[in-house]
Amino acid sequence: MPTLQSTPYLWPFDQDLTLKNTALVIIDMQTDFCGFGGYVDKMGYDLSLTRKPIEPIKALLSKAREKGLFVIHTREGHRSDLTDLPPNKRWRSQQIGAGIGDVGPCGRILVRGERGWEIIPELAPLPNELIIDKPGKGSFCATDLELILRTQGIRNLILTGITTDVCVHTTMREANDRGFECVMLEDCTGATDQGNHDAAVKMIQMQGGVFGAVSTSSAVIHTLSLL
Ligand code: C5J
Repeated sequence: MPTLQSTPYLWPFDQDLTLKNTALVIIDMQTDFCGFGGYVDKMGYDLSLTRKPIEPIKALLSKAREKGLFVIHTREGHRSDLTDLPPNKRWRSQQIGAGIGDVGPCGRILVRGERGWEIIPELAPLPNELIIDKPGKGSFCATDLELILRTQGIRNLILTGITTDVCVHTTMREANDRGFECVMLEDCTGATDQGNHDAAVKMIQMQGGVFGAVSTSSAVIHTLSLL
């Protein structure tokens, strides 16, 4: 069976890789995290870092769609009445001048239905693709993601999106603890700080692959073409 070139081990660990038991997960590719006038922009971070993965994800998504792979998009965001926004999360965002729920150039920051909360047009989900709306960093917290994965027989997760050190890492850790076999793609992820991205990539590879493995979009595209 084909496997994926990755470090620190050939992924998945047991070579059980099929189109049916694997999903591509694209995390939070929303205007708020990589678009002009969004949350990350308002906080003053370098947008080029979170925009870097757009093209590699686009190429991978196109291959995944061609092969009929299960595709999952996530969106971080809160209800318009902010009843699911913990006060400490709101307070911290206000300290950096980008209060979640406040009005910004793309509408209310990280609020469901607002322009900034939408997935960027380059990576817009197709009608048949799953969208997980999450109030937190991890994709498993307060969502039905685990139920859907188990129901669909999916055990391998290919993780992409932003930000590497926050929502992608949290999702990878949550998935790993639930027994899912994860690989994160270093060119399909990005952080608000390059050092944090590099550290997040390095961390995964410690202890024999403490949360899974690390690979690239070109390696996945090659493997998908063999499936
Ligand atoms: C953050 C995310 N950084 N998608 N969210 O707040 O990583």
